[in-house]
Amino acid sequence: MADAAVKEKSVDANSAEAERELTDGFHLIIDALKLNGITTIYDVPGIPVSDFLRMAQAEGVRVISFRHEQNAGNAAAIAGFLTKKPGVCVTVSAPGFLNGLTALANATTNCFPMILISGSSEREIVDLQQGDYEEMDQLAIAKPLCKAAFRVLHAADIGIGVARAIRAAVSGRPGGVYLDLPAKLFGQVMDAEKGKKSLVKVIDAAPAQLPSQESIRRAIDVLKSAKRPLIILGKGAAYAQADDAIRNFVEKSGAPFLPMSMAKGLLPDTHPQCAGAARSTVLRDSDVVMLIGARLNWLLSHGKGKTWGEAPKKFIQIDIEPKEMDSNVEIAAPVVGDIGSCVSALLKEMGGNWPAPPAEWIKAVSSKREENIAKMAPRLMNNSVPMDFHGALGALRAVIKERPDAILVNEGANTLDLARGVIDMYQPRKRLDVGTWGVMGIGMGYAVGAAVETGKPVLAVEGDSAFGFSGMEVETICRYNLPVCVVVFNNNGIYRGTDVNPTGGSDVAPMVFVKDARYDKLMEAFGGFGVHVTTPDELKRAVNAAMDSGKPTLINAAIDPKAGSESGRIGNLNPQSALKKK
Ligand code: ADP
Ligand code: TPW
Ligand code: MG
Repeated sequence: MADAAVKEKSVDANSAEAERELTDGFHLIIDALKLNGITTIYDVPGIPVSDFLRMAQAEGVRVISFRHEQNAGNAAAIAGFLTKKPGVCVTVSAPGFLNGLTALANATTNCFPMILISGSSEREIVDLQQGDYEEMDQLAIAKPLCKAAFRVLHAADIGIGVARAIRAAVSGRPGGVYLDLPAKLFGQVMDAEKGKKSLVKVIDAAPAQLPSQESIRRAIDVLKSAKRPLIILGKGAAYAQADDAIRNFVEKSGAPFLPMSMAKGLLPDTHPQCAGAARSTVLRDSDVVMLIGARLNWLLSHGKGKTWGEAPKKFIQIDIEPKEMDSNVEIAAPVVGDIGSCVSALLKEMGGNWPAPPAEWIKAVSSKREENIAKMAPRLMNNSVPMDFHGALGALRAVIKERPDAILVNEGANTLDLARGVIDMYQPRKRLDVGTWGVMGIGMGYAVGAAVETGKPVLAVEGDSAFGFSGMEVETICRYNLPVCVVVFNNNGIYRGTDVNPTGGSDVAPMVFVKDARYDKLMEAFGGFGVHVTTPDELKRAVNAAMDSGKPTLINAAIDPKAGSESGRIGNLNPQSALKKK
């Protein structure tokens, strides 16, 4: 007996000894992420990633679990935009992967760096299509929808796989990367020392990309020739975190600037050169347009047509992606490089004294701006009940003015388009919205990601339809006790709440929701604060109280169901039937 006990004990000791010298896929993935400064994971757990997430938390990684992978993916994507490091989203196989894929594709479209890591089923079974648990050839499906896609089959390749994913996400034009990790990989064991050596710390993941001196001189020549210059700042400029250089450049140029939605606040919207309130005028009448991290896509009417007026225009474009040049119209002065390097080189080339643009142009722009601002002012101060969008937004505009470091998340149609115009931003990277696709559903994912990454208060201004796409994540907001205040602009439907079923049948019209729904109760269900408001004054008080408390809050703001217009400001994109009865 005694002999047997001794023997058993020594076997234990040996295996403990052996364990210390071994590592496995689980730990190698965690170590590879941590080695590269990735300390937060956004996820939905399940086979085969549950234990991975438990171990990651045990190893000090912040693990934020969501109710749906699309929202976890959106949180990772916005983390990438805010930090210039890839946000990481972890999902289960097939259905979880597909739910996360929408967010990965959206991140890629918006040029945000993120990595979607999905567990996958057994390769041998998937490839023979023998019907494994959640069987799907995920790598093949992800490939066309993201910037790069990789699969790791051996524990010894985890280090290099994670390194490739990180570099692919953040270098050049940032985007989404898919990393496929088959279930078997997690449990694969290898020698700990060898494992440690196999990890790769990515050096200079997004190297500076210097523009050629010739391109800088050409750009300066074109800018100097301008009689009516305009600078357009896009979300690439916000992403670049070259805030001082951009501000110095814009101010030195003296040109009016127009911020795209997520570039608002790079220079304050109240800056004397800001042409946000004279958008149509500057797009139509400018003669030289400099794009900094903005694409000439649908959001800028592709750089041509009525919006851009009759007079010939010359474009200067700064972008890290060479293929972006001439994508829609001829670019007279392409400047290829990272925005920080390009703008610094331009500043240098401008020299000591740069001629101010013709006074006539500056005056034309500023008088148009003042005129439009004056026209808008009384609408924003209206206290009518039921509230219209302008009255409600006037209240929120005042809140952000007093709290310029709060992050504003915004989606919807009227709720989006009107808020973008009305709510002035004062600091860079504080406005997060539907981006290049105009996608609904980013709201709660972006709100959680922004709160987790920055620790700043978040105000999410949501159409009632928009909110519904990610609304269940109010539980996530409560669970992690995040400083998020959600305001639902509740107009009983999509665009409006007044459509009727033309057949007189009992189904409501396709764009209409339950009348006078109480979204505030949803937040209360999970221990957060719910408030129902009907006037701009009540709304302002409720938002201020929520932001002072830092507690999860949802304010249901009753908006006149008649107030909105079809598709907000982009009704012109709606196809029309030639047969439509007037
Ligand atoms: P917006 O929607 O605000 O107009 P877009 O998403 O259309 O902006 O354009 C952003 C552009 O910025 C993309 O073409 C992208 O390649 C570019 N970009 C992103 N990061 C950088 C960077 N660091 N340096 C230069 N260009 C960048
Ligand atoms: C993933 C189409 C664009 S805007 C919108 C939808 C459904 C909702 C507008 O209603 P909301 O706003 O939010 O109540 P408001 O203030 O005008 O009443 N699916 C996806 N993305 C988009 N863009 C749509 C559908 C859409
Ligand atoms: Mg609505």
